[in-house]
Amino acid sequence: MPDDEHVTGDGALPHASGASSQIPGGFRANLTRGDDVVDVATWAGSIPAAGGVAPRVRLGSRWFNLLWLLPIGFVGLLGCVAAAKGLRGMPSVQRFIAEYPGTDPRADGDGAYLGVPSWARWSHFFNLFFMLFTLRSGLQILADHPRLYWTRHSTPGREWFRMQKPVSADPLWTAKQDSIGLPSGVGLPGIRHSIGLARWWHLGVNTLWLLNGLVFYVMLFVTPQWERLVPTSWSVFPNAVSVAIQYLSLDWPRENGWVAYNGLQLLAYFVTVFVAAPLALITGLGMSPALSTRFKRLSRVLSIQTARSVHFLVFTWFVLFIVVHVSLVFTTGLLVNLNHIDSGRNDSSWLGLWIFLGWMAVIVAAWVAATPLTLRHPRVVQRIGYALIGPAQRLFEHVDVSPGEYTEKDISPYFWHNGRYPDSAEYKALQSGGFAEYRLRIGGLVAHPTELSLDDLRKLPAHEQITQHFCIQGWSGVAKWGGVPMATILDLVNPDPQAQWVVFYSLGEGSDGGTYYDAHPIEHMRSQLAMLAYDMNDQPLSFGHGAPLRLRNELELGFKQVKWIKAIEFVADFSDIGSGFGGYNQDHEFFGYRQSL
Ligand SMILES: Nc1nc2c(c(=O)[nH]1)N[C@H]1C(S)=C(S)[C@@H](COP(=O)(O)O)O[C@H]1N2
Ligand SMILES: [Mo]
Repeated sequence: MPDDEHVTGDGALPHASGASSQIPGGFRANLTRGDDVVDVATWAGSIPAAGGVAPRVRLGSRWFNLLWLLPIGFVGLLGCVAAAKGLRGMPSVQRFIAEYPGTDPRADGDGAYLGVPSWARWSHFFNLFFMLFTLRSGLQILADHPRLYWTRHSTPGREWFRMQKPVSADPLWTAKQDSIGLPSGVGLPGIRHSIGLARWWHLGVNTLWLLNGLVFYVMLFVTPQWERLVPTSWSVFPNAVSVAIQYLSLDWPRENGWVAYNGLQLLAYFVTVFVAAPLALITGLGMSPALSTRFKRLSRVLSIQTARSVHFLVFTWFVLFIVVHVSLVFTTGLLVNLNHIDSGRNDSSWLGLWIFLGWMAVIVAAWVAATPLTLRHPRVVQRIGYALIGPAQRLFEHVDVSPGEYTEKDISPYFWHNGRYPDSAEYKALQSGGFAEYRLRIGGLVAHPTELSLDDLRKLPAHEQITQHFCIQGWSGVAKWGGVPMATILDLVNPDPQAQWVVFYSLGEGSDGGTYYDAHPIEHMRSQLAMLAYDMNDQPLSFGHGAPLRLRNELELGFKQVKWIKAIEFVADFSDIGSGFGGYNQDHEFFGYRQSL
């Protein structure tokens, strides 16, 4: 750290005058630029590759390895086939199947009114395409915090699902150390702690998936096609049971998918289109700090962790659906089925198969190219992702945060640590002196640049809030923060009208070296839940959580809550700070500068 960065104890002038232009060079002296290409060897502070363990589910105090489901499921299936064959020999079951053959009575009609129109075929293809990349990047997001919980307290040992070893006993163990990588053909992009890029894929492609879904919903209901997917009679249930028995007994029902689906199909499609898809959206939004803070009543029931867990169960549903759906398409009259959905014809010509193979070639090519392209052109992914999801993120940023507070009894017993701990001589000297020499420097586009000691800060009107922290990696925790509202700081320094962004610089470095920093829109700083915290849960902030001073802005994700703050700078824009993307993770790990979702 250059010498001009040192704060000498005698400079404590709460209202120091002096040109604000002197300060920025000092603030920014140790900033670095991020790479524009991902080098796997040096990625995320040269984080070593690490895989997880096979997925496990906790039953009480025991962990059950889900790989056991493969043999258990296989044996179970054989058992079901034997049982179904037995059932079909029984006269009562035969009568039942005769009464409920499984298919819709409309299937016996001429079917002139249905068929599969071209909009349905196109939206089916786009749905698959977007869905695959959403699932793949979703898995990558899970890998960044490979544990699932039912409460907002992400307490180690209390998770119900993990694909990682038990949490380390190291008290300063970080969530980043806990992340795992995935094979590059499975995850997107696969490498460990690549959540910034995975999120652009996930949220960006998802926006397209939702638009496609919206068109599909509208078309479905302005045409008679909705009758294919919405059961209109309770007989769908006995029909579904009948179909299940027929499938399992390996003596399959007569199908006429051109006109109507069988009961089991109808239920599976209905649940997928009208339950799973909306649930994916709702639980996705349930993980957002901005929305969770605004809709507290809802988030009490559907906490971020419940949302994340259900979101994962929806993922599981989609994966199982795809596997079973594709298997049945292949085994129940491949050519006819493919013609229905690919060529829009009701015959057994080869055309549908050729179209299908063409589409699969597109999907396979995109799948194979996605990781290498992402690692080579991460800035493009960051920009396109932001163009796709940014408008929604900005929209939800302006929500009212007043409901976003919790009570003492909500405080989490365990609060994860994250980030890179400060190790500079400057920090160590301050720390060993009990931070008596610490000075928070505030400058940039303000009328009154100033320096504040911890005593000065503690003398300002104190503020407390009990709020929830949302790490981008997926864990959360509630804590009580004590300190100074940012609004008070703004009143003290009086920002110029051109000041649009408030940049917080840390005494600590980011993962690749160079000062950790982050920029916040100035309008957030007037919000009642934006503060500089020197206390956490009624104790002075610990080393790990950001001593002596950290930011809380409850509209944003965890990585924006700069710890070990050394200085605050008011700027008109951040394009000349670091790489110019608005923060350390934005510059180095391709995060977005506004991530309220
Ligand atoms: N200076 C600095 N601040 C930082 C980080 C960091 O690496 N360096 N990590 C961020 C991230 S990703 C999170 S989730 C929170 C974690 O805060 P905690 O350790 O108190 O839980 O701090 C944020 N602030
Ligand atoms: Mo984080």
